[in-house]
Amino acid sequence: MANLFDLIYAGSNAVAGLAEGAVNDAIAKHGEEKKLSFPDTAYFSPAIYAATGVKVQQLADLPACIGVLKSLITNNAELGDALNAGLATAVGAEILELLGYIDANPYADGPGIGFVPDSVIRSLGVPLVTGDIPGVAVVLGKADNPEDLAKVVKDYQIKGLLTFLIGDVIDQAAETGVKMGLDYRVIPLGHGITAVIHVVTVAIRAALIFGGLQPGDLPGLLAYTKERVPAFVNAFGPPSEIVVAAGAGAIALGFPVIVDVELGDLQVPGALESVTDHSKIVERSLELRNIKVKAKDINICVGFASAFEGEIIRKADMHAEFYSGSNPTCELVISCDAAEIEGDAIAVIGPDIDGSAPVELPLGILVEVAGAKMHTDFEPVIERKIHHWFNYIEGVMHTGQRNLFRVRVNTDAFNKGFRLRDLGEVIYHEVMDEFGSVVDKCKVTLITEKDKVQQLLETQAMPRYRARDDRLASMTDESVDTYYTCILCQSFAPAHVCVVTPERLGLCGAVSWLDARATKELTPHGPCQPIEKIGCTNERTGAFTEVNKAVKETTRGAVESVTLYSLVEDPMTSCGCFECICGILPEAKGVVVVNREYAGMTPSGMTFGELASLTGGGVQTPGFMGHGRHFIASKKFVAAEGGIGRIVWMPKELKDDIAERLNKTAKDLCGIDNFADMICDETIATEADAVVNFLKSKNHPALAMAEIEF
Ligand code: SF4
Ligand code: NI
Ligand code: CU1
Repeated sequence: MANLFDLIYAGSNAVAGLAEGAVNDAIAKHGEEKKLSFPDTAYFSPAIYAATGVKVQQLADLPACIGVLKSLITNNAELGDALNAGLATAVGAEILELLGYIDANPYADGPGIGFVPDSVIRSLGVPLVTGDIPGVAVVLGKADNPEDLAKVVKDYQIKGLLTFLIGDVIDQAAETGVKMGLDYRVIPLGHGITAVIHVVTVAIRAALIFGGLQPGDLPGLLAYTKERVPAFVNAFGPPSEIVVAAGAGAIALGFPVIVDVELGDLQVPGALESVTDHSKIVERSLELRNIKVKAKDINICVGFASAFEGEIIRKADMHAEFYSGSNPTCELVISCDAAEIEGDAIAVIGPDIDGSAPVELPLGILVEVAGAKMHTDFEPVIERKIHHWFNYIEGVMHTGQRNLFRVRVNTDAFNKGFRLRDLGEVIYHEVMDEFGSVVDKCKVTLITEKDKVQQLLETQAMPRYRARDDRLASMTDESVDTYYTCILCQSFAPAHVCVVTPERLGLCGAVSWLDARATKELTPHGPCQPIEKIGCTNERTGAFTEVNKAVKETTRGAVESVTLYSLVEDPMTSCGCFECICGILPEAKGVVVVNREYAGMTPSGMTFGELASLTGGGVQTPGFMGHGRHFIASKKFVAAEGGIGRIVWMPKELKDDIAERLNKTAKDLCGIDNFADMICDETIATEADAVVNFLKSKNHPALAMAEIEF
């Protein structure tokens, strides 16, 4: 074993020396007061911050970190000591990368993206907990055969894993035609081995964002990454000492390392293994982290995986388009009696897309489902999935919904033999697979004959859509007798639970009350459990004994009580993947609401990321609250503090998106016309004073309210 230790210490000492030298040089060049930061993060130098609590903000902060780092390298031939040297290597890499960001973004010219912003990590929360992204692969080095590397990466892609590339593998993947980018779940980080820290800090920030980790709690951090971040490392080519030392860091975090060269007795079973047969790397990697991939064995001629969801198909690459702007279109799921469903399970009526020239056609998609446990309320839940299923198909894009959508099929897919029937195949397979516990029988009909689509649209689709909208609009928290918990995010945020009501959807935006109810039907012992709506103790804040009981139980005592409608009195907790966050702006006696996509400054003096870092991990932070986009225009939004009349500032994109509903609610609740126009945005002002002046000019209702007390 001495050999492995020698390698680790040689690598970690080398990185320590490089980092120390670079810090000294930087101080000599820029002076100690030079400011330092990674872009778009509220967590400073995340590895150092999480492990020690130190907030690195200027060069002067670094020499002490170098001291700590060196003290971690004992050169003792003990496994625990060697793992510490691995952690020291990670810290050294972080310092070297951080210094690279002085004055400019070293990754501006690509292809590596370098530091991963907080907002990206937050957006990964839901797909990670749902198993949509079943794991994280870190692929580094240089493969002796680029084709083998491409096979491994594409296999991860098909399986939905998120893959990070470091080193020459980036160019090798590009050469072999691997589709890269966040949308494809293959992310090139950088060519230098120190860029590996950028995936390490993704795991580390997950602990801070979702896990409620206190900075400085190193044992807590290591337990979190080991137990909750399903990551592993594949190293191609003979590893250098520095790669071995970095590998020790990965192992310390609980991420096994697989190398493709003979390691002989250097191997540490379960942690450091050699797999020289490239075709076995994926299987062994998944096994080591116990990653289960949902089998997608659909009988179509192109790939089908969540990794293709972000694929965009341009006009030039298009073989067929079904677009409501040019032709009648609709997608409709209806429940009926099993006896009413006749004929083949998949039917195509009208011309197919089999001509050699690109075509534009109408498209009516009718999905009939039957089952004893089927309920009309599940129709829209299934129908909305069509969007995702179509996007999972390699070479197919779907945007929009209902009667307003655009579906494109690219030439690649067409050349491989993809035809209309395959769209039906996908819907049929997925309905039976995902909704099999409520759907016993299913038939998918694809119609491309204009008259018949028009008829379907007018006689069946539009009336159904309208009826559903009416039902949704009439569905209030008062009109039901059951709310639901959602604990899906507990795999990352163990102390968090969402309470989902008709008017307040889960903070990720992905779980409405109907979704929660369907989830309960589909998986009776799953993440959504009913809460009987009894025991109201405060109508204003929305406090219920039964809600508190459920919250206390599901968080195992971590949270005792939450309210449904208050921002300051026992507000609902946040896991970290909220679509929006709201916070009090005392100067305006109102609240600021900001969405994850908005990267600029807010009047509270903080960005979304900085505001978001104040809440998360299932902790209650009175005055700050994560929530879904859709909740904002609801009559229940911060109702305990006065309702939507408190909203004084929002990013313009968010405001425009919800303006119609917001205006309607404001009219109904407070008799105000065009309320959205009274709300300030970044195109008007981002300084609190200027915001207040704007509000005065609009006679905004918040100014006349009492201050929000907490
Ligand atoms: Fe996570 Fe809440 Fe969304 Fe459920 S509803 S997935 S717990 S954020
Ligand atoms: Ni979507
Ligand atoms: Cu979440």
